This record gives sequence, structure tokens and C-alpha cells, in this order.
Amino acid sequence: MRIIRFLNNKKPTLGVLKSQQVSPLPYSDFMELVNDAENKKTTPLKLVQQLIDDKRITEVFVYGELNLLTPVAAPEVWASGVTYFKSREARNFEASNGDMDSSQTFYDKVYDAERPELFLKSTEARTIVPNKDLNIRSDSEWQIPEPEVGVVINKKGKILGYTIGNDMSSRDIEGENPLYLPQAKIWKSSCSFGPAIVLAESLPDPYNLEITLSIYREGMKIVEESANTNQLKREYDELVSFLTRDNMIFDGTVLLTGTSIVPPNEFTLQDGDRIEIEVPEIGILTNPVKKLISKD
Ligand code: DO4
Ligand code: MG
Repeated sequence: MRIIRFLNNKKPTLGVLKSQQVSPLPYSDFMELVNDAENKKTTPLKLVQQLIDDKRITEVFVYGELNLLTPVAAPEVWASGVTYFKSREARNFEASNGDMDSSQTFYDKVYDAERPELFLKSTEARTIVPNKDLNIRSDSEWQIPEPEVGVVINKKGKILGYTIGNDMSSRDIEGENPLYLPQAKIWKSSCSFGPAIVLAESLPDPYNLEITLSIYREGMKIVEESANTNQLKREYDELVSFLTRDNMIFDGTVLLTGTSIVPPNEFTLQDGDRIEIEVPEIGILTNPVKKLISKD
């Protein structure tokens, strides 16, 4: 079952997405549904099914006509790094100016270490809803989207559902010095997620999700690459357990689980590009790209 959130008469409204039809739910946020299910000693899936069976939902909206919001108002988005072999190779490439040698880099070490790389990626105000502009930095010449599966968790670290996230990244800033990671990852509107959350209890196998990245420029598809979560080096719960350890985590937090898709090394995003990330079980996360103008 896929849950979305949209503006209905300017009010955030939760909805169930089936084919291209959306049935509104009596909640304004995903966590309200989760908490109501917990109070009623049931699960979100059963509660929504009950609302539908009781014919308490009669209105239907057309998905393509909605003003989408992120499917949960996530106070924070965290991200995992170097959880796929492909990401390890790409990080080594950008850090070595293409002159790869086989010595053990930080990226090689973190790929094999027990403790994963985790970092704060975004806050609610910096996170962009589906179909709205994602920014690229004014001071970077090498920027890419990172298509990732995101887990939606509660404050105890329980995985409630799965979504699609975009961990926009500056490869030249990170490649210059790994200590620049926060600047390579966080700026105004550098993260989006959505369009839906597929409930954990209704997703048969989160380790077999095909992710496809498409990038369009002047109407033409210029990048198309796919990967599968069966290549993930770690388990979702393992990443969550490190995130919640000795930490303060809020209900509705999203943890992105790393990328296995890296566009060709010569590629960089440009103003006017359109990014689409598809996971068939979840949907398509679409965002146009806008280049920030330096105020220096
Ligand atoms: O080490 C830098 C971040 C890597 C990352 O974001 C990823 O692997 O997805
Ligand atoms: Mg990433």
C-alpha cells in the first residue's frame, strides 16, 4: 500500500494511492496515521483497509493533478555513504583526480568497517517536495543526483515504510577534501524524497528494488542507469541501529541508504535539467534542477 500527502484546499492531506487514483485519509501527516494505528492496537495497513471497507472514504482524486508534498513531514533526513561497491569506486575516483591506486582509502575502509558512514543530509526546511526545483550550487562544477531508497522510521528506529530519496552531491567539493562533506551534501534545496511511502508491512522484499535514474536535458534523455537494492552491502536495520545509537531521533525521520547509481564521470547537472528516479513499488520522484546564483 502506497501513502502520499498532498494539498487539498491548501490543507496537507494524507491519501492512499492506487493505480492513478488517490483516496484521501482523515490525517494530515503520515505519523498521525501511524500513531492512530498504534492507539487502536492495529497496523497502518489494517487501519486504512478498515477505513476503505467501512466506506468512510468516498472522494477520489486524480494523482497527476495533485500538488504533492513529501509523504511525511520529516524533521530530519539522514544519509548513509559507501554502502554499495559502485559508490566506493566513485568516491575513490573523485578523491584521486582519476588517478586511482590500490592503497586503502577512507572510502575502502568504511565500506568494510563495522560502523557505517552516516551523515545529516537535510532538515524539513531544506527538503524539496516532488515536482519542485532542486538546487545545484553556484560554486561547484561537478554535481550529480544520488538516487537512493529511504527508510522512514519512528523515534525508536522502527522501519515504518520505504520511499525514494535524492541525495544531491557535489563531487568536486567532496573530492577536494572529505572534510568538506557537509558542503558537498547540504545547501538550500539539496534533497527531495517521495512521491510515496510504501508501508513496510506491504512490501514483500526491500532487498529487491530496482532503481532507475533518468536525466532529461532540453527534452532529451541524456542519462539512464539502473541498480538493485540486492547489491546493498548492509541491512536497513543495521544502518538504523547505528543512527539511533546514543542519538536523538524524531518520529518520521528519513534515512537514505546510499547510492549505487553514479552518472558517467564526465557528467554534471545543469540548470534546466529534469531528474526522475523510479522504483516501481514506490513511484517516480521527479524534480527540475535550478542553479543557485552566487550572492558574493
Ligand atoms: O562518502 C560520501 C557520501 C557517499 C554517499 O552519499 C553514498 O554512497 O550514497
Ligand atoms: Mg548518497
